[in-house]
Amino acid sequence: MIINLTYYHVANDVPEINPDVAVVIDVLRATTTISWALKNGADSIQVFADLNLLKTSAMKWPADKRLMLGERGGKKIDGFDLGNSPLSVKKETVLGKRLFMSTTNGTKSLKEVQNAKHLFAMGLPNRKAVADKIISLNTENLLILGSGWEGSYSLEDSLAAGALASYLKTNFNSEVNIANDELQAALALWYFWENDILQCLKTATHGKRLTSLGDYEDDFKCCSELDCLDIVPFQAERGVIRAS
Ligand code: 3SL
Repeated sequence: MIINLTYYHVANDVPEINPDVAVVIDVLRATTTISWALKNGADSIQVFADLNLLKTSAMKWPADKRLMLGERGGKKIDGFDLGNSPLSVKKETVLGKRLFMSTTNGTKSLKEVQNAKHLFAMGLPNRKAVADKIISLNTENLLILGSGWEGSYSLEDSLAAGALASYLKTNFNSEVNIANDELQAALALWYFWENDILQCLKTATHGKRLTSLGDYEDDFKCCSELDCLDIVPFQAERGVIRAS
């Protein structure tokens, strides 16, 4: 069986299809934060593009079981409990809670492909875990969606798309077809940077944006760590991500 891998840089590029399997990537930092929050025992993460809808939905949830989390332009949203750092979703903070989350790009990408039969969120720390899950599904088509930055290309998401494709090429026991040039380029990017992921993240435009906002050294380290998490964040119901 052949698996066809297709990569779109940003949500706007995705055609109106309901793929069997979709993987959303936002290395800096939404899908890394989602993965760590679930690792640290968050009950679930509900993603929103619209902030008013997020607040209304959160208010319907028990106060001691909810957190509002998100950023705009890299900065924590006023009145929210947490920003979008994977370091902020510590066990003592998130255990047993539902996180109501909205970010500039990552949560919008998750909404864009929410009709997929299987939808996963992936960062570099859980690349292997998500890839192994995809392999177990024996799918014929995989749509990989980078979150980019406000509609434009992002180096770090493409790097992770290449990392995923590389793992699948090596470990899928049948043919892997790299279906578009975007993913060929992402693979080349991965082979170029795979031994210096941290530097790639800092070189990226969004890495520079974060650096200009403050000290994000620990965020960079956390987001660049490869294959250290066994968590597979999947869409359990529309807009709600849980761990498997
Ligand atoms: O764009 C997003 O979804 C965020 O991950 C961006 S930030 O790294 O939190 O600034």
